[in-house]
Amino acid sequence: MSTLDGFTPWPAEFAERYRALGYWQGQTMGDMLRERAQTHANREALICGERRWRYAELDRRADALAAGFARIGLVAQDRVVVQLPNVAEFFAVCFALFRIGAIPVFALPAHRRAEIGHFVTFAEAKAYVIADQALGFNYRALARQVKAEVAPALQVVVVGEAEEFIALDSLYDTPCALPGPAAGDVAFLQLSGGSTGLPKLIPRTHDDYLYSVRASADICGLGVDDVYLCALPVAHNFPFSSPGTLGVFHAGGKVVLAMQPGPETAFPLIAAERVTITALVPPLAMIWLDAAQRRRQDMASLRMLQVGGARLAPEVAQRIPAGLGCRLQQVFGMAEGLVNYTRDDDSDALVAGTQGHAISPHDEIRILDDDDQPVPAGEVGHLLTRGPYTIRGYYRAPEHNLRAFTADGFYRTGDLVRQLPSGHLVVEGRAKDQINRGGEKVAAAEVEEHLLAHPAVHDAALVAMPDAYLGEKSCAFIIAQGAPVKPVELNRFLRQRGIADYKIPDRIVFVDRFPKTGVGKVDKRALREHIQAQLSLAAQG
Ligand code: OOB
Repeated sequence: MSTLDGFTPWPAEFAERYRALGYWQGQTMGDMLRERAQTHANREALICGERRWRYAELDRRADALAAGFARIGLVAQDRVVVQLPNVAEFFAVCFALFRIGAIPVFALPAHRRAEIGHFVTFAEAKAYVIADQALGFNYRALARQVKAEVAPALQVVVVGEAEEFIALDSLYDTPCALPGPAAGDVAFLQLSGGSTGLPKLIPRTHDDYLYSVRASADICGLGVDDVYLCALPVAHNFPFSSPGTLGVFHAGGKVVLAMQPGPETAFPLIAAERVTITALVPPLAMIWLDAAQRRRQDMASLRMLQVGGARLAPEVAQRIPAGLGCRLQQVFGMAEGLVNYTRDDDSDALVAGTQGHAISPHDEIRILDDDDQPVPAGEVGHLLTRGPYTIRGYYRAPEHNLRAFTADGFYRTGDLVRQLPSGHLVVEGRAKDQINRGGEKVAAAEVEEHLLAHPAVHDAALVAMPDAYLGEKSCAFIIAQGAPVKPVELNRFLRQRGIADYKIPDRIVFVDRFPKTGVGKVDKRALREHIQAQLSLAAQG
């Protein structure tokens, strides 16, 4: 099989090294599940509402769906946009696609017409898998719009009531022998948080991803008795593989899916299913802490809470062990690859005050100044990384890749970090033009481009403003032109353009001009300081 066009492979000498080290084991995701279905056939793999699937059943469903997907014409390397909430079918669909070598593109449930239209056209997707409706949103209406506007030939597969589309339930065919992918092939495309106009797609191979999954499961000490509550959106890299649901499958444990991450849904599931480990973003960890004080629920089974995706304040970190009766693990990762964990034997100070250290001794870390020179030990600089599960390039993005990677293949994370002598990293800030809204990443340029499409907007600059709960919210500075426009009208305009809700600016401020840097660029640091000062003045009343 030729490699996927638009995928940047690791140079041969690196690939050989990662194989020789035993990191890349030549196993596909589909093989991994097959193996577990043999050793743990009758153990429960997945719990979703009333449904409980054993390993053998998940495996059987994947085979049956693979046959159905083949029947509707999907073949190896076809891209399939998968946008599902936390439902069991997500895994049947993923493993079925993995088995035929088709490539899921993992969209988030929050994505709307603009994002889905982009993924479908950019990846030239043949199919789009959705739920009929979830969390109050009708995905079939979205699919209709996407088909009408950009992809008339798109096949739409629906979990639930399909209407004019293909019901997933109609695709469970008799399993048949199908050619599978190689472990070095791209398994799926994840989304980047992004800092440019449109989200980039991240190609991950079976080999590289499974290495990160196995090593993560190991670091977290996962075993057959572990029960993982998946409360974050299931397709995100953190709950998928760090060690997440895949790590639990690797270990032969049990995954419990929660439709909503709030305490009212999650706490009863923890008690009923004896959940041992779960993962949250910082704002949710804060809500759980507050709720645990108010409501007595049996959380005794919970041994570890992982928190990552955005900065966790050390004060909150310190409250977690007593507040929730479990150990905290900080996780600093990225869909592009590198994941850092605090470890079981780290001191309380390291767990509360750092974002851990890399999974692999072969994760190469560089901390550089603005001129790409190493900073003195312990000082803050740009984090760059290269390693056995960090991509060498975004999918179909040769020009962007020249900026996002060094000539020798290091990924420029856009994060500002310092490293302790122990190797632990502390995230100190961000150089990329992005807002981290409680773990949800908003690329400033993407929202600015939408704003600029409004006739009353002459120029737009989106920056982060501090928020006690989300950590950061977004503030759009606007230079208006022509007829005056109200903030609500701009937000309505953005919604009409079909962007995810979390990208809508939390605040809009009109100005006459933007402060400029020495070289004449918009000075976003000055804008951030401006809004921060306004907010603290307002807080003082
Ligand atoms: C995770 O992945 P992404 O791709 O949504 O976002 C990656 C970015 C990082 O570059 C960093 O800017 C930020 O999210 N981030 C953190 C953080 N974890 C991620 N910033 C501060 N502290 C942390 N603990 O967010 C992700 C992927 C796998 C595991 C965990 C998180």
